[in-house]
Amino acid sequence: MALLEILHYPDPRLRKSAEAVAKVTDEIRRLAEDMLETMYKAPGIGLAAPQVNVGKRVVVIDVSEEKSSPLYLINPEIVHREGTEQMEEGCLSVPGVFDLVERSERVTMHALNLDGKPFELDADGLLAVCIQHEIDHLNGKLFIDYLSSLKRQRIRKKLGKREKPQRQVL
Ligand code: GNR
Ligand code: NI
Repeated sequence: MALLEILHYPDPRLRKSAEAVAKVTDEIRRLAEDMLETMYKAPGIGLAAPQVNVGKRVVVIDVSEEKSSPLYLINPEIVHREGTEQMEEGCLSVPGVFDLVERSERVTMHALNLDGKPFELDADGLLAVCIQHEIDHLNGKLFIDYLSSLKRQRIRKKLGKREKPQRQVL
């Protein structure tokens, strides 16, 4: 097990679309376990591989209070949505920023587990929000993309305009 480094907005690597996992190998299982450890340590309730600079469609989630119910999602896809709801969101890649985002209230999701077996999950509440937030990461999207451009501008100023490496002084 190992802790991984979490990338921060506006790192351009967070904007790339991740590739589907062709086969769930030991390497993928190791990645998922390292991601889970990194997520618990942060602490957070979800983590997507692009946040740790791995361009693969791997997500870990645990919305339980006791950190006792890890979910491993390989190639997750939402196959059904119902309703809309607003919830205050944050992101480990956008530290210190919290704001309301409107998303689907209930979702049905398809994914592979760590054995490479397909499964389906119905989710609502925080779990439904988290699934949508993490799948967005796999597509290079961040929750602040749903905010007004004025708010995004302020966040960008606060977190630094480091699209390109910052110029060294002296
Ligand atoms: O830890 C997290 N909390 C959270 C709260 C509300 C909505 C979404 C999230 S996900 C976030 C961890 C994270 O950044 N996952 O990508
Ligand atoms: Ni996030």
